[in-house]
Amino acid sequence: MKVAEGSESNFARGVTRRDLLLKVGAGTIVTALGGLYVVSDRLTREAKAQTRADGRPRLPPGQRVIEVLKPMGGQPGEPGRGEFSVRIRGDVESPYALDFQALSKIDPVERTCDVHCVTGWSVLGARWNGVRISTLAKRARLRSGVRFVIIEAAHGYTANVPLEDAMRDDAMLTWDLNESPLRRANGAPVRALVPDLYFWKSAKWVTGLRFSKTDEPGYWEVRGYHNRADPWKEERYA
Ligand SMILES: Nc1nc2c(c(=O)[nH]1)N[C@H]1C(S)=C(S)[C@@H](COP(=O)(O)O)O[C@H]1N2
Ligand SMILES: [Mo]
Repeated sequence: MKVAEGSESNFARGVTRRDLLLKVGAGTIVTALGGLYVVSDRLTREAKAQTRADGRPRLPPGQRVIEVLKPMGGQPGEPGRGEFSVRIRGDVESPYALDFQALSKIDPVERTCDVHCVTGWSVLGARWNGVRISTLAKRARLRSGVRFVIIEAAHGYTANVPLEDAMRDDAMLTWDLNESPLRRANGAPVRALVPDLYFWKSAKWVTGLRFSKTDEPGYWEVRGYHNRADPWKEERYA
């Protein structure tokens, strides 16, 4: 049995390395912010042998595979689809707001992708339904010189994403995960998904997208995390 620490590991609640030496079958126990998670050694080994279509390894360095998203906390917003509204604004010609109905009808897509949390876990091959950020941007008509999108969420959480990362085909606002509505802990009714950056960029409980000519480091970026957050470059900390 191997025991590993996540980079946000938290032993404050009396969890000690010794306590983790328990039987959990074929997995590895990892401690991280919010508790424990069990790594699948088999899925991790398989992913390490795979290459993505873009030539990068399937699993970024320092990551281990778990089977389902681990809720990582945060301050939830209003969970009902009926109450939802998202504002698309900033350096754009045509700002607008959408309720859930309108958002879900624009040009819904399904994407299968992997996500990578900075604490060291990855979830592979989840199916996400949503609308691409590029679709929303096109409709807002970005002013020339826009280089970032600031993803805005409940209670002031924000994440800054370079425009080119946000315009990728699998960067979206999403509401269904593996054919079920998102759970509240995972960002219901709508969260952002920018799968090829560390998962903190994928803001849960989204309230807005603000396109900007200037950068604006977000919640984690001003707390010592990396401004860009590329998992393949291990851009974990500033
Ligand atoms: N609004 C909001 N979004 C957030 C966070 C948060 O605290 N608030 N945490 C981020 C972090 S650090 C991670 S790792 C992922 C975790 O998503 P999950 O809880 O669905 O696994 O959400 C990100 N989105
Ligand atoms: Mo995180």
